Amino acid sequence: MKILLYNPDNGVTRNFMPHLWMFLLKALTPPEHEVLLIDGNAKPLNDEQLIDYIKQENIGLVGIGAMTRMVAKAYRVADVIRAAGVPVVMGGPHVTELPDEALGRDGGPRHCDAVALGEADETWPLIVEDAVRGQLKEIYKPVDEAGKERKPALQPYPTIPWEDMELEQFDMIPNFFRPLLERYGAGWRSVQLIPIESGRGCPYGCEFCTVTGFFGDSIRFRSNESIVEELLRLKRRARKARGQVMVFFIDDNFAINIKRTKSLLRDMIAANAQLPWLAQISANLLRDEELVDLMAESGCRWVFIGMESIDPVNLADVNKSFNKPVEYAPVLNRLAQRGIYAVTSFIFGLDNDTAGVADRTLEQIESWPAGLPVFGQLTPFPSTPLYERLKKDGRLTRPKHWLEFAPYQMANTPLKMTIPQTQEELTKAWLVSYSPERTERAMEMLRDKPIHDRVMHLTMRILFRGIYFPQLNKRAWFKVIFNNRRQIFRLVREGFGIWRASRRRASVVSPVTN
Ligand code: B12
Ligand code: SF4
Repeated sequence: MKILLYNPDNGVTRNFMPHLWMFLLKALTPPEHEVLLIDGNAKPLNDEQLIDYIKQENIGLVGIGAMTRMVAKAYRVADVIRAAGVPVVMGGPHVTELPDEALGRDGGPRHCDAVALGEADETWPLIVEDAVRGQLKEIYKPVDEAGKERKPALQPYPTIPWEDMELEQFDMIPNFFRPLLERYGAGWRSVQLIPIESGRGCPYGCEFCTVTGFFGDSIRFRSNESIVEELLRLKRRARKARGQVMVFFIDDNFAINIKRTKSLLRDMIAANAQLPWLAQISANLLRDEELVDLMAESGCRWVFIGMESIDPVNLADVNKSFNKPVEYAPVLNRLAQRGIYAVTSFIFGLDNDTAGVADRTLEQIESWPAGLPVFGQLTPFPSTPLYERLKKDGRLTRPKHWLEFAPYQMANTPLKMTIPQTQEELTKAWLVSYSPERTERAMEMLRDKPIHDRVMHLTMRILFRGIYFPQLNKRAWFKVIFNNRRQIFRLVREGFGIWRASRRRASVVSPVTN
């Protein structure tokens, strides 16, 4: 049977990284079946094109995965595929939380033939077998013989053959730059960000988060050997393609067990498996100097830190008191001293937020080393304690916000602000943080750093701006580049100078060596 795994586009940003679930399920599919992958963010297809593709390829089963924010799109696509006579199975966090909605058992329309609840590593091969026999069940639950929930141990972990995969659609270098880099950019023919998980689960249980409910509060880790082996294969791939591979450890809290993380980083260093990497780590775990040293030595470049708020009352409200705002600056300085930068994430609309939250947060950010702040509104995801609390308090304004998805629109009333006020604060925070003036200031702070650090920082600033202010057409891109022209020009001039100097050195050296 031919199987298509499909990830709907998120409607806001283009894709910059493959979705791990597709590659993982492909690796777990019994070898007699062929699995094709389409990520709508990288390869947008309209309904007609998708159905043509499914018919041409004679696809017998389509698997669709989606987060809550993409689920309306996922349902629509699933409806079209089912209308064409091909069965659809859905999985991922949203349908796990609301299987009745996907199966039309809540009074709404039915969107799929089957739902895979939770982690599907062990149920996926059974789903495929049942689909081959034309006997799909409605619900697949990962349970043991006694009917008790069973989470995959992650040891052994399937081999994802990244080295043989066609990943061109995830190249982060824009098309118009590629010919130039093929000619002059030794080692920069392509840039790919690859997701790797080293463990699953998080014990912290923050009120707004689905992870503890979905993956559980005890953590399961892959073995160090299997991670190091995956990194070494990726490193070989990068060398062969004369490109760059970066790794995103997508664990929700990569250093949740500091001892284990240190042992993994030591093994990576010992095996010379370092690649530039980024990960999500909470600020409280970054107090450990030795951990941060090992992170730097093993190739860490960026850390995503869920700071959420600079107000301890807000943090206590969402069960995140382990975040200590007084520690933010020392943690960021500790990272910056080692050439590691932070993506700092904030939520506006928390219960103790009042008008002016953007200014207060921006003032703090300004006193920190250069980094990339991101801002979002509080969002009640189904099945989270937050959702239940707001529902109980009658504060959900759009209880099924995912069915009428609107990017950056709130679905509940904040306590001490109005919805429009919260949204104004968000817009202000993004506008100021990614203004040409703030970018200039960040680049000034980085002036003593090597040029590749600064190029990376500027590129990320320009890309990150697009999370909130989509820059999908040429006009929008032109505007962003024009507004940041001074910084871009400075770096290009410096880079050109370095390139010319290296050419001069080469021509002086070559007669001697000849
Ligand atoms: C990586 C990641 C991202 C990446 C996504 C890009 C990418 N290409 O991966 C980035 C950083 C961009 C991102 C952004 C966001 N993310 Co995110 N992200 C994650 C993260 C950390 C890892 C995802 C992952 O690969 N997990 C590992 C794989 C193996 O697990 P999985 O995807 O769940 O797949 C398993 C099962 O679900 C199932 N499965 C999944 N799909 C399918 C499909 C079929 C057919 C079947 C059978 C089974 C199946 O099988 C898999 C194996 O067991 C998760 C948290 C987490 N630990 O999962 C959050 C998570 C998915 N993100 C979340 C959120 C909220 C967001 C944002 C909205 C945050 C924000 N406020 O901006 C944005 C939105 C992105 C967008 N533009 O649409 C939530 C989603 C909650 C929900 N109910 O939707 C999660 C769960 C985190 C959380 N704190 O709750 N995210
Ligand atoms: S620490 Fe992160 S992953 Fe864990 S519960 Fe909190 S927000 Fe979710």
